Amino acid sequence: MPKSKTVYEECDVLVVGGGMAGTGATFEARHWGRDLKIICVEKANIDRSGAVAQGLYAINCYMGMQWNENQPEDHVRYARNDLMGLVREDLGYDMARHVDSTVHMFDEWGLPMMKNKETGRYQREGKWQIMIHGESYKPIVAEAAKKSADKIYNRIMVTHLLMDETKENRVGGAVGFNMRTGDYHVFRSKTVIVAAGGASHIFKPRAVGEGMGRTWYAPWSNGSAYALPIAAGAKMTQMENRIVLCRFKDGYGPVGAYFLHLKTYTQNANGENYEKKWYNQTKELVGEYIDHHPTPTCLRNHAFVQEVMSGNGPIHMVTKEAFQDPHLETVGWENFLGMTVGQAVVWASQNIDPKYTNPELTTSEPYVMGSHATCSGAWVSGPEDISPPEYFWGYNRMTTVEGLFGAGDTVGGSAHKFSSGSFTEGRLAAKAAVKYIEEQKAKDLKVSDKQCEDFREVIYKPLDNYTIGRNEITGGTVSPSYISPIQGLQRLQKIMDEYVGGISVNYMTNENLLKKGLELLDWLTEDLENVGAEDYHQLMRAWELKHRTLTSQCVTEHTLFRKETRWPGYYYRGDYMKLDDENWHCLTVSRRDPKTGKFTMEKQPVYHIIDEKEKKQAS
Ligand code: SFD
Ligand code: AMP
Repeated sequence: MPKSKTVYEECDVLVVGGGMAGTGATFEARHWGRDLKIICVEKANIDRSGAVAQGLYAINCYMGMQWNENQPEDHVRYARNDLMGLVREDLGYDMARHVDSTVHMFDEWGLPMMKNKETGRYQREGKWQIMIHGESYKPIVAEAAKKSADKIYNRIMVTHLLMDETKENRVGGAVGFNMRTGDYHVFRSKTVIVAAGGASHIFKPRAVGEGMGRTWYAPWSNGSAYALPIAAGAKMTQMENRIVLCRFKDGYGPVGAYFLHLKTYTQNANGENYEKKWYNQTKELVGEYIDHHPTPTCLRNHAFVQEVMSGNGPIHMVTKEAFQDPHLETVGWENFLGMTVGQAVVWASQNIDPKYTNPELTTSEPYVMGSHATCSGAWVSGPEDISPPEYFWGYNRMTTVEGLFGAGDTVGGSAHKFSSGSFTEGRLAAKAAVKYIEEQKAKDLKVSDKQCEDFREVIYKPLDNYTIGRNEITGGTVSPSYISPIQGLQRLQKIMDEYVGGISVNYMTNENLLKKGLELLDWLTEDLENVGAEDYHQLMRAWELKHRTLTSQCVTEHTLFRKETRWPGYYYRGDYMKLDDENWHCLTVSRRDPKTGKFTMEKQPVYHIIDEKEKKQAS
């Protein structure tokens, strides 16, 4: 155990993760809780942390209600369609009705927004997306959080949630360590908002060896958003809905601006439009969903994957036409320079000028997220005015653990939030957390010193494992008594890849594979008791790995439970290749018992609230 000190804090609102949702939560908590003590704890530094660290080139969720471009109802229909019918419409609607006000604040705070010269409105990239010069997006929203919080703690990784000892199933704070000083940090808090981002690197990435670490979703997104609530016994939903993205090859540059603004299109190696070739086959699998517009993201992936498997790859993005227009050429390059510099570097290094060469596309390894064209995450209460009883238990965005809230990638069921919707959801969660405190729901919390001390021992154990185990090193880094975080990570990725439907099996899995995967994940979990960390940075890697592994177990349990292929192109259940609306037009919900570590699964109804509301109004 290190000789570092323990730092205690007591607060009202504790925000875990200062990314998009976390900065939104910190900002809004101050608006409603003028006299409350608000703390944000961040693994990196909020000025450049999370998925938006490098910047973004678009805000992908903006209604434009002031100009009647879209209404929240339209966005619910869009997300429902894209997710093959299965979303929490109450959460999506609630986010959509508030997201424009968030974007207007970003504008006021100095985020450079592109304007349409003719209309004076925000420049549209697509129906939902507006274009920004967003290299400094993250520092701008971080400033708002910094001005709102009593204190921002950077470089602290939160590893566990504290639980109240007077009332079962009520949160009492969180603990973590500073990866620079090694100090142990205890935050006793009346409410906790988990906003710790999604999970990359749980499935084996395409980029290994020299390219290791290159992924589309931020490589530092390590699934704490899921592991923290799962370990505390919170229910999770749609964890099987991992996302696969069509991306530019090797740099993982996003395609949205290209498809939507540059109007580029894809073709196979022979210059053919391959998507229509797979229409009949896809219809066999999913029925009329293939006729929906826009074509759901997973079904576009499906055609891509099938075409490559049938031997007609690589798939190219046709850029040569659009890039003849100097304006579009600039947009094409700037899109990457402000968001994914690596893609521009890959092109430069491979002599690819998209004006003369159509670049290759690929499908990514799967990621776990709650904010893109996917909706894995915590099962939370919706807003009181629209949520049906199954979706409502008192406080908006509160998980099934009292006082524990979620936002952004943490929250399941509400897809297509992106950066602006995640910030908005953080605001919604914070408003509800303040209400929870005001209504005295956090009274008489007790978190004993013993609980905190016990976690301290658990957290620093990897340092002891290393200190003792290194004496037995037989050569290089090989020791019989501990494994390093990178060894554990690669083992996890191999299990998830081969058994749970990763890239090397073209996203295919089945019951036998999943059961075997669960067994291997159990053994890995056992072995992670012996993970060794040689310094505080490796200690962070060890805890990231543990969080990824718990997230993976949950993903695998969900994938086993849903006996259908709901999202071909994201993953396939080879033993149930068809979409089955009769039995599976529902949300899957899991809970892991913190005492036994066993998961139980249930189905929850999907309510098509928006169109039901309209039907009622019409009748
Ligand atoms: O087009 C702990 N995203 C895009 N959104 C857009 O609106 N427009 C775009 O153009 C987007 N594109 C895009 C996007 C993401 C990436 C990586 C690229 C391109 C290359 C998606 C959004 O970025 C995403 O939806 C939101 O950022 C999600 O917000 P949030 O808050 O749920 O996650 P976060 O921002 O990653 O923040 C998480 C924070 O938590 C910290 N953290 N802190 C303490 N303890 C722990 N244990 C922690 N674990 C994590 C993280 O450090 C981070 O700060 S396009 O391609 O889609
Ligand atoms: P991406 O760059 O792929 O993350 O996508 C950015 C935004 O554009 C998201 O809102 C996507 O859903 C949307 N998008 C990307 N490609 C397409 C497409 N081919 N058709 C419709 N929408 C798309």
